[in-house]
Amino acid sequence: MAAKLEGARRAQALGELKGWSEVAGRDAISKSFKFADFNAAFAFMARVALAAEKADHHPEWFNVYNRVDITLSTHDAGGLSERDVALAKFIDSVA
Ligand code: H2B
Repeated sequence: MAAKLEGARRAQALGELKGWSEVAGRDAISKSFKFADFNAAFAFMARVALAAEKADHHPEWFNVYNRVDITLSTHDAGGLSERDVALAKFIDSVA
């Protein structure tokens, strides 16, 4: 099981991410993405979904038209882990 990110390693990992914010009231990060239209947003979601399933690590997300709001947290660890940081980096690379 992935360990919760804490201390200096956590600060360093979060510092490597651009545009992701810590969620108030829970140990998670979130970011909102905007695309040209629903088609582009859903193509992005499909790419993320395939990678998430392959890694067995899944986003929490909300979509309306061209907007996709994503929250990442490791449920098994009860908070943020390296797996969320890796998924955030992948998401940014395909956004
Ligand atoms: N996704 C996320 N974000 N956190 C988890 O702890 C998690 C997951 N656990 N996807 C996986 C699935 C687990 O429930 C299965 C049984 O491997």
